Amino acid sequence: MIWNEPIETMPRPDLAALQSARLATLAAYVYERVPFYRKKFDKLGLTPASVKDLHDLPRLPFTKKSDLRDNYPFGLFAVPMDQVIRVHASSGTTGKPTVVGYTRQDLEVWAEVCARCFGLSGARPGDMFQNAYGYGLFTGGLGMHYGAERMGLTVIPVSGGVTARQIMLLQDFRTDVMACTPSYALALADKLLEAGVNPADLPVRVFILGAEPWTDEMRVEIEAKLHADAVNIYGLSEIIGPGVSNECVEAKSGMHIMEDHFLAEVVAPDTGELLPDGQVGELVFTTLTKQAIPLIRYRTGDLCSMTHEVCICGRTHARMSRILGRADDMLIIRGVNVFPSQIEAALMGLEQITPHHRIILTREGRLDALEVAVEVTETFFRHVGEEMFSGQRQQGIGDVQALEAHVQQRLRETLGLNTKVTLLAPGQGPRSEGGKLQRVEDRRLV
Ligand code: DLL
Repeated sequence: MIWNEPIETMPRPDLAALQSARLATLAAYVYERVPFYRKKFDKLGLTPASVKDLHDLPRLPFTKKSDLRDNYPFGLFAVPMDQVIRVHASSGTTGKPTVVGYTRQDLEVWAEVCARCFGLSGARPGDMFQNAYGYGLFTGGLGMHYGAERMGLTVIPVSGGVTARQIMLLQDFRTDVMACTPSYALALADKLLEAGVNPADLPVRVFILGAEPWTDEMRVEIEAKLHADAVNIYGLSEIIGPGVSNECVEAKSGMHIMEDHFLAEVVAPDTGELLPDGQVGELVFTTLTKQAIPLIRYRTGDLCSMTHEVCICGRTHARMSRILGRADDMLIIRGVNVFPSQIEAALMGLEQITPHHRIILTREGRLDALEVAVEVTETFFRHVGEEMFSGQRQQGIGDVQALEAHVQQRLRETLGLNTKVTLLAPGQGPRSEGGKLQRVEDRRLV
């Protein structure tokens, strides 16, 4: 179902006119209320009145994550705190988190865009919705929660983790729609099998997966294992949380961006120059309607491409590709640019191994070394015998070496790099415990 048909199928010229008007209002709003932006505008010789329509966008300054950090916690807020009725924060792996705030109207917009995401994913009013995104400072749980209520789903606010409980609810509450991270969906699939539950017997139709990168290969695996559709949802706290974009279940080919609220650009990460449709670059957003913390040309660090091609679902809003990597977590190994998603794609589809893997970077002498530790399947494990993995390599050694060599070759073909491959026994690979999974261990600097 298309949740907001007039907006989501709006002819492009009308949408551009709406965006232009909102952009002009935004420029005046931030100039007036946020000293950080006033200074930036003044420095560039920009007056709010000179920002009239979308053509003026490239003249506006970029905002970076460090700008939010430098103004921690509330320095970029455009309204007094008594109008901010909620805050969230994204967990920085290092240092302080990035803090964002919402006015009552911001929360309305957020529920609206998340309701659209449910529509895009094929959810319908009356569906039972199991929300396994974390509730708390993380935006996933509460963002999806209010979107689901807006559409009229029955929300099960279970939050992330505690897989046995998730399985019980899936069975007993007859969940139709579930949301979680893609790595958790895989972990759940394994646990369902272990528990002797056949996913084909569960009524769940669709999994709405996001908050971390995944691949098409992973979708194939998740859909096969869970007997349901898996659609991609994207968002970031700085822009609103989940609900910035979502795939339509009809095409599953790129995520429709809620362009009436979030103006998207793809730029070259080094020069900041605008890139045409189809070219991969850094995704940049301008919030067109946010009150509490409006952001102009925010550099997400996420790499993707965009298309304005007409979609079979009838929506006119542009689509962004999967996130193909991060401008800043691209690994540079012996001078070669490597994205963790490439490693994942190379590992998928190999019969004797599972998707559970860890990427370890070390330094051997002066050279970077890349190790991929990946878990084998139960079948392979039983075939070669447990001793293989307890250091007493006796039987099955030929098979283990052959598999290691095969994985190595696959990685060499994809990455153009020699990799050390370590096989792990079932259960030894990293698994999501409900939230985002950290796969990469960079030990080069320690
Ligand atoms: O992860 C919001 C969210 C919650 C999105 C639930 C989807 C579902 P942050 O914690 O601020 O917000 O992290 C934002 O996560 O810049 C991307 O790098 C990454 N990310 C989010 N969704 C996807 C996705 C939430 N579908 C950061 N694919 C973003 C790849 C994603 N990466």
